[in-house]
Amino acid sequence: MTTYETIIVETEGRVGVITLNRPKALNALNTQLMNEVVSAAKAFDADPEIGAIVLTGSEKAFAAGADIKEMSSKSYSEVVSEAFFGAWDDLSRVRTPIIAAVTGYALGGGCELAMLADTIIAGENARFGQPEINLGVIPGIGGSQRLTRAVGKAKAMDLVLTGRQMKADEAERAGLVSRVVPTEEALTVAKEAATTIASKSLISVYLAKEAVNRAFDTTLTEGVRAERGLFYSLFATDDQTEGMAAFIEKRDPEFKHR
Ligand code: CO8
Repeated sequence: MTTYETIIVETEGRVGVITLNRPKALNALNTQLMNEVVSAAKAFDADPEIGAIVLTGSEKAFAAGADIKEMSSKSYSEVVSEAFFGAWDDLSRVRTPIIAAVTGYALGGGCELAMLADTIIAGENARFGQPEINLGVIPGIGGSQRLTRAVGKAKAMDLVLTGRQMKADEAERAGLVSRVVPTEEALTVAKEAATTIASKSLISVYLAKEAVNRAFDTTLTEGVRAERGLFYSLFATDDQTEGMAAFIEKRDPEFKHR
């Protein structure tokens, strides 16, 4: 059993839960926390008993950004030679859906980490922003790209250039988050959504995630072609046979994830 110092890792049924746990630093993302989150997410991804992952922080802060104290003294040659923070990219290769339950601050790298998840459920007290410009830098974990794809150029430019914070209701209107719920319910709602996802056929969940993600990587024609190929491939699975038979027989499906 791997032991972690900056995160708490639990399972609830077929749902894996990763809680960022550096409360004194408002869950600022340092290298250790990055390595632990990525390691825990990969372990859940490799576990066929896990069908969805919830990533969360505390009520005050999902994460207040990359750890400025760790980062401040780094030189150009250090960040390049270390490929500083490059391991976060591994999260985008996790096939199991990741739901971010965001309450409190999700700033800088914290906002970028939430956007590395597949969908965001926000508490009413959530605050999103890319304040790197105030520190003389810019987003570095994909924020300039994922935020722009999520909310469009006008709002992304506004947030990235001014460094202002966006409240949960604005984030929902802009399409950054899928739902806003009372702050104290955000984690529960995220776990319920994860439990629902984890009750489906894991293979169709993997391919559904892959298909939606293609929309960000390719043209409409190529994306639709890719979707069609994935759709056809599901007719080779036992779960397609079972899912459709269960509908016709008016019973719940028993997916075997194969
Ligand atoms: N890094 C390190 N420590 C932090 C951070 C952070 N990002 N945020 C908060 N803390 C620490 C504070 O220093 C403080 O510690 P201490 O008690 O030892 O002084 C503790 O957390 C509590 O913070 P505050 O007292 O400031 O709490 P407040 O409630 O007054 O304010 C805020 C909360 C508004 C969230 C405030 O803490 C803040 O503005 N934090 C910084 C937000 C920020 O600028 N984030 C962006 C960081 S840069 C970034 O994320 C770049 C990512 C790209 C890197 C890519 C590399 C490839």
